[in-house]
Amino acid sequence: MTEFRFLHAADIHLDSPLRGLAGQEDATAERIRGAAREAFERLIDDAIAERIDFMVIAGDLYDGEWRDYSTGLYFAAQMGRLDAASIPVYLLHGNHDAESEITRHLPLPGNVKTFGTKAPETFHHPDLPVALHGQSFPRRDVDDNLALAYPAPLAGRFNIGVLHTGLGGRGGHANYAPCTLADLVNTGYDYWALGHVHQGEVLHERPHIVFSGNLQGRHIRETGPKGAMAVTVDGGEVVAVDARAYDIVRWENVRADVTDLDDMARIHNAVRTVLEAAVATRAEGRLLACRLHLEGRSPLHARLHAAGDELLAEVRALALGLGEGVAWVEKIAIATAPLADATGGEGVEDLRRILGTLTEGDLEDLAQRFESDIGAMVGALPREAREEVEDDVLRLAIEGDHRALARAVEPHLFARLDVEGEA
Ligand SMILES: [Mn+2]
Repeated sequence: MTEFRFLHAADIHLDSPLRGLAGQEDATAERIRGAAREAFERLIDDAIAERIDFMVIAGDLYDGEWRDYSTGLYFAAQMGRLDAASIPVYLLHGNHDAESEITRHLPLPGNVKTFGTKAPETFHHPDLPVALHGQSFPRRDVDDNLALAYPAPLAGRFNIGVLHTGLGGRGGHANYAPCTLADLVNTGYDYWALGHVHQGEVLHERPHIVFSGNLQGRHIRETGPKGAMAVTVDGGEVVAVDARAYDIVRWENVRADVTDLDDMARIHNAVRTVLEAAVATRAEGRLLACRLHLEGRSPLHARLHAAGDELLAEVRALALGLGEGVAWVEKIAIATAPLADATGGEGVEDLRRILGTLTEGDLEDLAQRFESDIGAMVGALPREAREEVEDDVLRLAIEGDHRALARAVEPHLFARLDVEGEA
C-alpha cells in the first residue's frame, strides 16, 4: 500500500453566534466574529497547498438552523475549491447539523460524499485502497450506540470509521451516540475519526482512535491551540498524527496578581503587563481572547467586586490599546481577597452566619430551599444552554453543588456590603 495523507477535522460550527460580543463594533470584535470561517479557509488552503489525498469532517460542520443560506453557500464554495484540486471530502452530520432540512438538501460539489442517516454507509476513495464507514445523526438526540452497527472492515483496505460521539460522556459534552473505546478497538478498523468532543486527543494507537477537537475555540472553556489532525499512512499503518493549529483567535485564561496594589492606575499597569506577556508567549501570533482573573489580597477588593462594567470597559481599552487584532478581554473574574477580614454590623454578621451554615454546617434545610428557588430556574433552561454555561456561579447552580455555590457568592455579597458601608 502506498503512502497517503488526510486531514481529519470536526466541530467547525460555521457561523456559530459568539456571546459576549454584543454591541462591540471595533475591528477586533469583527475578527472574532469571522474566526470560524477564517480558520476553515486556513484548513482548505493547507489541504490544497499540501495536496492531501482526502479530508474527513466528523460532524457539527454547522452550528444549527441557519438564519439564511449564506452559511451553506459559503461551505459549497469552499468545497468547490477542494473539488478543483481533486480532493474528496467525507462529510458526516452530528447533533448540531442534524436538524436542518436545508443542510440535507443543499447540493454540494461531486467531491463531497455525505454519510446517510438511516444506516452506516461505506465510501471508497476513487484512487486509494481506503474504505470509510460512517452514519450521520438523523436527529439531535441520538442515544443509541451507532458504532455497534458499523460493518466489518474490508480486507485489503485501510478502514476508517467516522463517528460523532460523546464516547463515554467526556469533559462536559452531552453523551450522544455513546460507545466505549473497546467497542471501537474491536471493530478492527485502522483509524476512527471522531467528532463532538472539542478537546483534540489521540485516545488509542493501532488502531488509532482520535478526536480532532474543534477547529476554532468559541469561548473561554475552549482554550489553547485548536485545529485538525493531519494523518500520514504508509504501508497500511498510521505513521503520524499531527495536531495542526488552524485557529485565528486563541482563547486563554490570564491571571494578574494585584496583591497590595492600592490604586486603579497600578492595577491597570499590572493588567497591561500580563496581557502583553500572554500575547507574546501564548497566542502564537493569533488574536488573544482572554478571561482576566484578578487575584491576591487587595485594599481595593470591595471596589473591584463592585466595579462591574466600568472596570471591564477599562481593561478592554487596555487590550485594544495593544494594537488592532492583538487582544480582547471577554470577561473579568475577580478572585481577590480583602486585606483583613471585614467586620460589619449585625446584618453582616447574620449573613456571615447563614453562609457559614451553608459552607460548613448541616445543609438539609437550606439545600431544599436552594432546590426549590434555584433548582426550578435551572431546570427550565434548555439542554444546550445548560451544557454551554460560561458563568461559574450559574454552573455550580446547575450542578447542584450548594456548598460551592455559597462559597462562590460570598465575596460578591460582602464586597457589596463593604462598598455601601464606605460611602
Ligand atoms: Mn456535537
